[in-house]
Amino acid sequence: MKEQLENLQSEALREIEAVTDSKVLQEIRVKYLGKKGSLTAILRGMGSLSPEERPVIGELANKVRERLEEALSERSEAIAAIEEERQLQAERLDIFLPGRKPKIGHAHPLQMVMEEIESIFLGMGFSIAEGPEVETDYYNFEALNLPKNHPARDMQDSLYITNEILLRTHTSPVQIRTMEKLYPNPIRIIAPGRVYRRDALDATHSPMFHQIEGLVVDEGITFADLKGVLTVFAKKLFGEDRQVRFRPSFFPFTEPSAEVDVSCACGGKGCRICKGSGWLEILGSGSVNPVVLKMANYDPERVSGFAFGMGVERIAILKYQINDIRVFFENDQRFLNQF
Ligand code: 2U9
Repeated sequence: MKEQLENLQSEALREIEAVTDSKVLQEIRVKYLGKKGSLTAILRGMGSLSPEERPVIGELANKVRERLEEALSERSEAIAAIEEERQLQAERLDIFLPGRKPKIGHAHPLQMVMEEIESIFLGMGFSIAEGPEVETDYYNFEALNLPKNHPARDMQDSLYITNEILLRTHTSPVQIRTMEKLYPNPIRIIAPGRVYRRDALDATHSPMFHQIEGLVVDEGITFADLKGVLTVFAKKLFGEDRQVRFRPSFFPFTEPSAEVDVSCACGGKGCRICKGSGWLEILGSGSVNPVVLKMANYDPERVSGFAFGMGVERIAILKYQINDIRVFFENDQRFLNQF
C-alpha cells in the first residue's frame, strides 16, 4: 500500500506539472482527491491493514494529500499567470497601427462654381440678395416688363401653383423686391438661387437649375460700367488670357441688351466645345429698361442701371467641359470626386 501511495503521488505530481489549463487542473484534483478519487479509494482499503501498519499508512496518506494539495495550489497560481498572459496576447492592441483617415467631403461642384462667382462680385462691391422661390405673377413677370402674352408666361413654359402664383422662372423678382426695399438708395446686388421651368430633364435642360443675376442702379451708371464689370468678371472666372465680346440682343427688362461671350480655350481656332466659332456664350446683360425702373418707383431721369443674368449649370459646363447637365443631379461619386 505504501508503494501504491508513492506511485499515486509521483503520477499525480507529473500530471499536475504538465497542465496549463485551470479546468484540466480541477479535473486532476477530482481524479486524485475527490470523493471517488484514487486516494480515497486507497484509504478505503485500509480496513484490511494490521493495527501496526494502519497509523503508518494513514500518516503517509495524509502527507500525500498535503503534498498534492500544495502542488495543486502552486500549479493553480502558475496557471492563473499563464492564462492571464494568454488573454493579454489574444487581446493585444497594436497602438502603433496608423489610424483610419476619415474621408473628407467637399462642396458640390455647382456650389463651388456659385461661390466662386459670388466671391468675384463681392470683390467688386456687390452684396448678395435672396428671395422666395414661390413667386407672384407680378414679381416674376409684370414688374419686369414681360407682357401678358409673353411666351414665358405660358402654362407650357412655367410651373404654376395657381393662376397668380408660380415657381420663379428666374431670380429677377429678387431684384424687384430689393429695389422696393432700398428705394431711393443706389443698388449693387447679385441674386443667386434656384429657378424652375417646365422642361423635361435631358442633356441640356433641367426643370430646376441655378441662376445668378446682378443689378446695379445709381446716378450716372452707363453701358461702359456694364462692360467693365462683366469683362473683369469673365476674365477672373475663365482666365486673364481670355477675350470678352458683347453681341447685341433683346430682353424685355433691358434696353439695349447684349449677350456676353468669352473666347474659347482653343484660342479661337474653333473646336468641338465652341462648335467651331471660337466663342462661348456665358451670360446675358443690358441697361435696365426705364419701364422697369419706373415700376419700382425709381426715376429714370435721375438714375440708370445695368443688369445681367447667367445660368450656373451652363457656366460650370463650360468651365469644366461637361457635356450633360444631368451629372449635376445624379450624385454619382465618380463624377463628384473629380472636383
Ligand atoms: C431687373 C432688371 C433686369 C436680368 C437679366 C439676362 C439678361 C439673361 C439669362 C441668362 C441665361 C437667363 O439663365 S438664363 O437662361 N438671363 O440673359 N438676365 S439681363 O435682368 C434684369 C433683372 C432684374 C429688375
